[in-house]
Amino acid sequence: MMLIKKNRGWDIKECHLTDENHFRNRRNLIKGLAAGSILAAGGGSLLGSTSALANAPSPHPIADLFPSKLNPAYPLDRELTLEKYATSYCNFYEFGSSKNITDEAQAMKLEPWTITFDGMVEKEKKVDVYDLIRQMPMEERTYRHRCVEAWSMAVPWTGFAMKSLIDYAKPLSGAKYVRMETLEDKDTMPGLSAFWYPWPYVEGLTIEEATNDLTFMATGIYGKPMPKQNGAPIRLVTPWKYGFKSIKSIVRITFTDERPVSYWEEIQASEYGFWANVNPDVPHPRWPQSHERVLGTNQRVPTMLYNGYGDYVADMYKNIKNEKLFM
Ligand SMILES: Nc1nc2c(c(=O)[nH]1)N[C@H]1C(S)=C(S)[C@@H](COP(=O)(O)O)O[C@H]1N2
Ligand SMILES: [Mo]
Repeated sequence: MMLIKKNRGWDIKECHLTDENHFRNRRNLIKGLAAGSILAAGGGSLLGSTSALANAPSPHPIADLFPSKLNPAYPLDRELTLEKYATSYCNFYEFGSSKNITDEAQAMKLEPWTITFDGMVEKEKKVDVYDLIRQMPMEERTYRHRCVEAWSMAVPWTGFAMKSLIDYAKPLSGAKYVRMETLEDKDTMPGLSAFWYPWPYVEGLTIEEATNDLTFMATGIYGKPMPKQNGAPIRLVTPWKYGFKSIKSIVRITFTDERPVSYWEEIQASEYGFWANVNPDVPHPRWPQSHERVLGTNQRVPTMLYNGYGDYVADMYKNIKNEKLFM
């Protein structure tokens, strides 16, 4: 594994990417150029035109489901991150590549919001996300979250086990993977003008991973409906994997027998793999993964294998050979 020469530990800029030039030669540059010139024409004023809507008071469609009952099965080994940090220091590239995208994210329209289930399922369907959530067994769980950029947080999510969603979707027995897609809306997502990225954001899990007890669909955080910047109205949470697997603002769930290529893997396969399980002993090519900065504190603590969730998940990987499980 490559070791870092230039970056000394905590000097790293907390951004997956250092340079757009990574992509100059990529084949999707061509397709992106066309989209980019259209965006350039209409850019700039998009946020201004929607801010009045975002500020209009209206009851949240699932407000009555909060707070949900805490499931005590997942106790933390550390203090909860303060809400103000977890809801203001966010990765959501659709709204920009900085951590400070809260204002931009308020332009996202949450109603109506439909999720499409397609691919290898008994019957394809399009459902209203809030109707769907109401059919699911809501609970609250506290989980650690470890970003590949070596910062971490510990937060209470509200939502339901992804297993319930898989049961609801009724995949065919031949389906091996679940592929998820984020909303791609040029009118409200200024980050999409970064046309060299392969939008929409895509992530994937094996069916076995998706039905693991830990795998969670989050619809809220800190006992409240999910803020837009954290991935409203529904996002994935896989706490044993690096944070980029936890795809936000999902609009499509596809069952397939082919391994999906996820967004970061498409961008830079030498740095971000399909499995992305947390491992302190496998450095990222550009920085170490041995420790993490705890968001909202001055603490730097050792990172744990599978982010400390090995008892739940390690068995799934014991027979997998010749795969980069930790990248
Ligand atoms: N659609 C989408 N999902 C995403 C991202 C993103 O940029 N776009 N960033 C990922 C990364 S790198 C992390 S660490 C987490 C951050 O979640 P948080 O902002 O709620 O902490 O979201 C993940 N899900
Ligand atoms: Mo991340």
